[in-house]
Amino acid sequence: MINKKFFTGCLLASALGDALCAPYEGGWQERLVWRIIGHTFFGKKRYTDDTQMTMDVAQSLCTQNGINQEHLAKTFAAGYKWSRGYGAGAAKMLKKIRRGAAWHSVNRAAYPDGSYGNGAAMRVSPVALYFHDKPEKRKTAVQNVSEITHANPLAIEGAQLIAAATSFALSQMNFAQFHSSLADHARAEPYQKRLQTCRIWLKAGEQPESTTVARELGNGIAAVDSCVTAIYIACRFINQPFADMLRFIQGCSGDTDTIGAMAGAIWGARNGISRLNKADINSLESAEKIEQLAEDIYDSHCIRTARRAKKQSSRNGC
Ligand code: R7I
Ligand code: MG
Ligand code: MG
Repeated sequence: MINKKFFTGCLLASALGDALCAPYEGGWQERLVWRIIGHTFFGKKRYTDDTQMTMDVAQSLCTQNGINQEHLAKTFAAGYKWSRGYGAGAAKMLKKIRRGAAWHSVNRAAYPDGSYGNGAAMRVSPVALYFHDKPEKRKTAVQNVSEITHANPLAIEGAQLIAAATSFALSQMNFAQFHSSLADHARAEPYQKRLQTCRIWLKAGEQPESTTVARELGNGIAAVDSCVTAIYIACRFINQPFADMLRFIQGCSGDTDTIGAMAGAIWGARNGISRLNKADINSLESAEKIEQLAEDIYDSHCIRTARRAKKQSSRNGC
């Protein structure tokens, strides 16, 4: 049985990656805005939409014992606040759902093929934890969580890659197996190509600068421009301090909060809460709530495992 500390490590490291890299996101205007609204009234560091939607997924998953798309869509809509910095298309959709629209009638309203943004990939870590030992169920759940706002196949594939990488990290999978299993999840050419670059760099022990990583793997808001970047950075820093990884992400510029959230989830699932800095956790808005959600996912995993074992033993006549 995997220790609870890896579940809490995953969600907290993701939230910290988001909150601590958010001040470096975008251009000077975004950074200026975040300087003004990036703290709570009590001086805690605020997280952005990445963590809000991750918490929404965790909460809905635990209360519904799985993915209930109607419930999750309403949870996303209820959690929406402009000051969390949602993507423009996602914000429009969530406001419509809040006014009573069905999610499937609005998820292609802004873009005919659905959004290709990284807004699905940034929120799948609870699914990766909940279904870490059930890959087929994980894939279906990721598809269902994603398509509520991101129907575009590229957005969904990015979410599948991040969820798979987070599950593999939690299972303490070795490097070679991790990368060959991830490659099985990449269908679209940009993902295949970038994963190949990532594998070559890691295998050769190359240490490209953050600007090179941003140029070769991407640092943008599209899922194809940020998911492999996060996977590469998490792998490169997996045995190094969390703070070093965040510094590197901050140096990549662009969509730093989301790369931080996704890389944080993978790093935290592998290293656990004990390798995170307590002062960082204490400085984060709603850290206790985030930890509690991770514990809830862990508890429901334990309950399901115990139920399965009981069924199995009664089948065996024990
Ligand atoms: O993907 P999404 O939820 O945004 C997440 C990002 C993360 O960086 C968060 O931290 C937050 O800052 O936003 O939001 P969407 O609005 O679905 O997609 C993001 C952006 O990608 C959109 O605002 C568009 O600029 C672009 N985009 C598209 N442009 C043209 N055609 C997404 N899909 C399309 C498209 O089909
Ligand atoms: Mg964000
Ligand atoms: Mg972002």
